[in-house]
Amino acid sequence: MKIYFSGSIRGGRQDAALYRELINELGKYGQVLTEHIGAETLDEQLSDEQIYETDMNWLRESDIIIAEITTASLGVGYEIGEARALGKRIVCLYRPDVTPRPSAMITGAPDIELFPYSGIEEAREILRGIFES
Ligand code: 6IA
Repeated sequence: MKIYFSGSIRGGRQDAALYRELINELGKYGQVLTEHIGAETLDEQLSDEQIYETDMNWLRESDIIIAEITTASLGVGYEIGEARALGKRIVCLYRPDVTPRPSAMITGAPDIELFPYSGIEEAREILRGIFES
């Protein structure tokens, strides 16, 4: 199982520690192609073109995309749209206490599985349900 985890980078890194925990959890169910999303410090060595190319290849390769959408990010929204076009399974997690109403383009889209949660423990339960059912 190849998992594409999507989370904000230039949209804001306030949830980076949580991304790390989610990525860690996802590692129990498959290979997370995008482990760097949880990195503490980001090494901006790659050009934007290289980032785009690499990420799009990973997205094509992936079986499922798990996006944490609490922090609004153009890149995350773009990846979700591309994943839909590619017919991938898409799961979006968000914390309503921080972002009660994520973009309608996500919450209103057919085929996107949306899971509000309050913290890592609840996220673990949700992921268990997704991967073990
Ligand atoms: O608009 P944003 O930057 O918030 O978009 C975040 C999303 O775009 C993530 O889900 C990533 O998959 C992708 N993305 C954006 N920037 C990078 C990136 N930068 N590297 C890989 N994917 C990216 C370089 C830093 C890296 C070494 C961690």
